Amino acid sequence: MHEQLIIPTITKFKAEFKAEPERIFLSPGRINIIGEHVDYSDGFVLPAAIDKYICFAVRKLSQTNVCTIIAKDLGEEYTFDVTMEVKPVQQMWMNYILGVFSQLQKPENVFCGMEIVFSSTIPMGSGLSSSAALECGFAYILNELFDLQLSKKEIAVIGQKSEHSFAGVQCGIMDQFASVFGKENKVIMLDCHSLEHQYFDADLKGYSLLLFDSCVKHTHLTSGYNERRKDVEHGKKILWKKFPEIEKFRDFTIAMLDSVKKEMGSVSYKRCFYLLKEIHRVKMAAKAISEGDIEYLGTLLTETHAGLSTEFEVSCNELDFLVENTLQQEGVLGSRIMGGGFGGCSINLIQENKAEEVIEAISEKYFEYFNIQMKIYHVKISEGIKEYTNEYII
Ligand code: GAF
Repeated sequence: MHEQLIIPTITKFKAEFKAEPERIFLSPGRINIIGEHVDYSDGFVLPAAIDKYICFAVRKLSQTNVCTIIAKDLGEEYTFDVTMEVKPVQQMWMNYILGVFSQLQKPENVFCGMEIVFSSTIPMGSGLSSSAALECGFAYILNELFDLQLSKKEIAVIGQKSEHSFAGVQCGIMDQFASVFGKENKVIMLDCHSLEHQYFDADLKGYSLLLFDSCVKHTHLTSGYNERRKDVEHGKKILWKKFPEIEKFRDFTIAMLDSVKKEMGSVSYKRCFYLLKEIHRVKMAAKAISEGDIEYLGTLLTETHAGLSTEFEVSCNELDFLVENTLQQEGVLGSRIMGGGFGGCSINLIQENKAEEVIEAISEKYFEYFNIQMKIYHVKISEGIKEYTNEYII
C-alpha cells in the first residue's frame, strides 16, 4: 500500500504544491457479507472495512481561505473559498466533498484554506463504496484539522447526508458506517435503526471471501437505486397505514405483508418481501459466523442473490452468470452480487485451497461468454478511517 498508494499521493502533492503534506489519512472501502438494501429499512447489515483505501495528503493554510483539492487518479482539480456558501457542481467526485463541507459550515466552525491531494485503490463503480470513503474521509480530515469535536457516528451520518443532498443518491448508512467503524479482522453487525453495533471475529475456518469484479460499472444516481427505494417507501406507507402500532419495518411479518398485497401492488410487494426475508437472513448469518457454521453462511449468501435477482431485481446478466457458474465449482459455499447492484462485484465464499482453480475457471468462462476480463480482489478486513502516522520516506 505504501508503494502503490501513499508514496505516489505524497509525490503528487509535492509536485503540485511545492511543499510537504503535513498529514496523511486513509479512508477504506467496504465489503458487505450480507444484508443488502436493508440499511434504509431498519434492517441489520454485516459489512466490514477492507484494505483498499483513499489516501489523502493534506496541508492546512492559515493565511488563506482557498481550499484546493486534486483528484490525482482523475487528473482533475477543484478550488473553492471556505468562507462562501457551496453548491453542487458538475464534477460528481467533488459533490461528495462539498456536501460534507456544506453541513459543517456553521458560525461556530472556523475554517481556513487547505491543500489536498487524494488518490485511491478502491475501484470506482465496483460496489466497494469509494464514494463513502471520500465523504467520510473528508469529514474526518475537517474534524481533525479544525477540532470540530464530531463523534464517529456523526461523521458517518454527515457522509450519508452528503450523498443525499449533493450527489442525489438516497442511500442508507451502511457504507459510511463501515468506512468509519471498521476493525481489523472483525465484521460489524449493525442495527441500521438504532446504529447500535457489535463486532464478530471474521474467522471463516479455511474459507475466504473473494470478490469477482464483473467490470460492469454502475452509478447509483442513474441505476435503479433511488427507484427501488421509492418502491419500498410506497410499500411501507401501506403497511403502516394498516398496522400503525408497528415501530420498525423489520417487525412486520410476511402474513401482514400478504394482507396488504393487493393494495400495495406486485412491485412493492416483491421488494418488501425480499427485505423482510433478507433482514432475517442477516440474523441467521451472524449466528452462523459466531457458531463457525460457514457452510450455512454460504447457503444464506446464495439465497440473498436469488432474492436480489428475482424479487429486488438489482442484478444483471453478468452477475447472474458469475454467481451461477461460481456455485458450480468445487469448494464454493456461496456466491452473490454485492452492494447496491446493477453491476459491480460478486462476493464468494470459497475454500482457501481451491480459490486459484475457481478463479481460473470463472475468468475463462466469463471472458468466453462476455468478452470481458473479470478482476479479482483478495481483500483483508481492516481498520476504519485513520491517520497514517508511520514514517514515510520518499
Ligand atoms: C449502496 C448504498 F450506498 C448502501 O446504503 C446500501 O443500500 C447498499 O447499496 C445496498 O445494500 O452501497
